[in-house]
Amino acid sequence: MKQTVGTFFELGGRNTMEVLAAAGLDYIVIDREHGCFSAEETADYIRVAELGNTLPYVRIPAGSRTEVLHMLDIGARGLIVPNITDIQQVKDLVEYGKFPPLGKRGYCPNRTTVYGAKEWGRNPLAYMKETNRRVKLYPQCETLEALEHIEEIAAIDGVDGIFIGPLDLSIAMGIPLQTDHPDLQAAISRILAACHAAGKEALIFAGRKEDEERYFAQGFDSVALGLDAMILLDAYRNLLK
Ligand code: 3PY
Ligand code: MG
Repeated sequence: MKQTVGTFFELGGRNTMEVLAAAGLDYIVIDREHGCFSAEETADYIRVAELGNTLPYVRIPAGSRTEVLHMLDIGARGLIVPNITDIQQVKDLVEYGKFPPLGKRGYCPNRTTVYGAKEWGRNPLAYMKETNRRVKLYPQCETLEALEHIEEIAAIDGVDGIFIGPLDLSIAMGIPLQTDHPDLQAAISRILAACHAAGKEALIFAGRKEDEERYFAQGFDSVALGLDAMILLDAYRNLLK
């Protein structure tokens, strides 16, 4: 499978999304955990990302049924769910986010099928099957509790992969933001192995290009590289040097 590269969208704004989507990224994570975007704004960002042929993922603030359904109904192609602290949260995520046989997602052909206008949106069984395939569910591993149960979490049917949050994980481990620390690296290797043993994708955030290269060399399926705001800041600072 192709290794993919994404980034985090924090700045907001349709123009910003249009520019990012033109950059050739595989996906853009609209960050509703840390970014203050309404559902309506998020729907517009999703539309703009799609126009630029970039997959719109959404990091949701918490995995409530309402949030999962709303974000999927407006067309998010993947959900990243932060701060997982127990296995039941992940089982609930699958229940809310996937149709049978994997879960119990509420049925409503929505804007992903242009409200049923697309052929595959008209046949309910085809719609549910295709939607389960298209929509990815990625719980984050960034707490000690998630790390402790990572093999079990990665093996849950309907979980498409695990997204590692190395920053929060390092804080939880008492080695804040020391992304090169051997204990953090050992935890990252364990999560990667758990994902691949379960046949799932392993995704991770990298704040530096050299981390991205190291993670790809280790066998990660995907790296979300940087935050838009910090990349913009660095670019201007470099110009002014
Ligand atoms: C973390 O590193 O904690 C993240 O959530 C990255 O996005
Ligand atoms: Mg985090």
